[in-house]
Amino acid sequence: MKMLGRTLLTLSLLGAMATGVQANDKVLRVYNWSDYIAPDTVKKFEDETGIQVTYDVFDSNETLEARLLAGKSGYDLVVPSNSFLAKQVKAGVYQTLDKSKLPNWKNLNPVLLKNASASDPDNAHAFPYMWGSIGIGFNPEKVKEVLGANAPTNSWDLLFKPENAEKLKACGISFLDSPTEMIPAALHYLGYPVNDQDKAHIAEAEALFMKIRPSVSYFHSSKYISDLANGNICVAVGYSGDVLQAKARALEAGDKVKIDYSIPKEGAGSFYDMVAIPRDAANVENAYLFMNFLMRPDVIADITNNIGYSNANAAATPLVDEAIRNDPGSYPSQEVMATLYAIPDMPIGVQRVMTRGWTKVKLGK
Ligand code: SPD
Repeated sequence: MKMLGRTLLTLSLLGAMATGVQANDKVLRVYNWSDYIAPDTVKKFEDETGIQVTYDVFDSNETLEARLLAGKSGYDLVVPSNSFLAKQVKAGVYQTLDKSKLPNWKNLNPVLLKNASASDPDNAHAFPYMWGSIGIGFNPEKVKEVLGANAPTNSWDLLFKPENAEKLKACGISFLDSPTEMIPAALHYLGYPVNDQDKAHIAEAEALFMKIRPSVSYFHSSKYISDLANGNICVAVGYSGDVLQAKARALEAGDKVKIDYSIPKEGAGSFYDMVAIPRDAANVENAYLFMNFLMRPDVIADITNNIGYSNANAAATPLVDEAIRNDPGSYPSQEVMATLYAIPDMPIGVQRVMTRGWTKVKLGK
């Protein structure tokens, strides 16, 4: 029995090598950001294709990168941001895309493809899924109670001025737990380039956080959605669409919590999240099928309508709810767009310096 099992295994391995089949035909493992897909997207794909999807989530590029660089992540499709993509492409983490397997590529917005190609020439390894900004989510009533009617909710002063943060502590403040996004925000506020690699300037940015650290409730990159919605905190530095989700949840709950999103007038970080296939993916053909599915206008418009982020699919725009298309948080005006900066792609050594400093900020010492 054992011998027969081993023979069959050997034969099937030889067969797989001969035909180039890489793994089980009917499975796919996807690793995406949390709160970043419609509730029925995966089920629709499974029903249409018969492929079983294992869908896991992360909430920071740092987490995804650690999995990818360790190798053998086990995933067939992942969603890094453009600021991390360039380095990862150079490190050989991703497969070069065979675009003949992606007939829906034609639906993608050529302007956004061009922007994203700054991190991946010719969009050779990834396509843009959603994009957004990193701004301030806030509860206008609570902020007004604490800081008065002239609270600077349209400025980073709201949080970076210690006298404001000290007062807002009473209703709760959170920041993203991401040194590569939060330190550039502080550098920008201090008047330095967002991609400044000068260690003294990075230390100044950390010192700015240290000053307000006693007023910060927590650093986390996804918990603020529910906390804003249920009134546990009143200000969160967060991702545009996530704040819009908090706003929608608060509305749905029908309670009195109202949430707004502001892109501070000094400017804010912007990002593209990109879909890519890791070099060692086991189910490559299924990854292509899922990519092509995500490029379908009906599928991606439905995702945007559920998560509030703008997608990168031009053909999907007419299918996006008008309320989202007209929301300046999701689709900022040209004037506001001009104030956004791209989250910088930092060399690994600088990233390490930032991560060490950030650990101190979080510990408050
Ligand atoms: N909940 C989904 C959040 C997606 C945010 N991606 C942002 C990356 C910024 N560099």
